[in-house]
Amino acid sequence: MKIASSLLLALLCTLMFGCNKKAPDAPSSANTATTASVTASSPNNANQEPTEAQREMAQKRALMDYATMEDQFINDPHGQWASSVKASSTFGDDNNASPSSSNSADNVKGGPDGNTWTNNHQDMGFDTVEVSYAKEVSATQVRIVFQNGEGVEAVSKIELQDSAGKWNTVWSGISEQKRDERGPRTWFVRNFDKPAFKTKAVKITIANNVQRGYKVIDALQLVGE
Ligand SMILES: [Ca+2]
Repeated sequence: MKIASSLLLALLCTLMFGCNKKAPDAPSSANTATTASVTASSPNNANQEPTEAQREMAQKRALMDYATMEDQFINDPHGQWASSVKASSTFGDDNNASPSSSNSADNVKGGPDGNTWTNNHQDMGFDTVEVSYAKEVSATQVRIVFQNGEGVEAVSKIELQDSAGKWNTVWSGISEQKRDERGPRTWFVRNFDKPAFKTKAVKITIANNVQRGYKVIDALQLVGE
């Protein structure tokens, strides 16, 4: 009885296997065809890799984009540059001697010129830079020019002063900006909703530990009408 059942099972299996064996065959040949066509097309994909000349052109395009961006910022008719600057620390100001003028906050006045302010903390506490402008405006944007992006990731707050002298925060948080590899200056650009008051003074805060190393600012622009 047992033998008969086993034989029956074996027969059934053989029949089923025989049936099933045919089914996978058809798709298998289709798969082979697909594989063959992928293999045949792969040399074309390899040809699509950019050539040295194409890479060079892409790099030049990026440099041109940077030049255009910076030119628009510098010549923005609604942009103003700092007329007076006050910083919470200056590189070397704990040495019982006056800090070198090459690191002074006064270097933040005017448009970007390669003269910079450097703070005195690499990773400790916060530093602030307070900047005044000639004309009172309804501000919509602040642009901070960092030399080589040194500090661009550490900006943590932007405040505007109203006519009563009160500081109002228009943005605070973690900077999403990274060093701009296309040029020597990195522009920290922050838009915000136009406040109800007009302003001619901006205060920025830098969280020194968020991007370690000295923070180096060339210029600070206020945008508004
Ligand atoms: Ca400067």
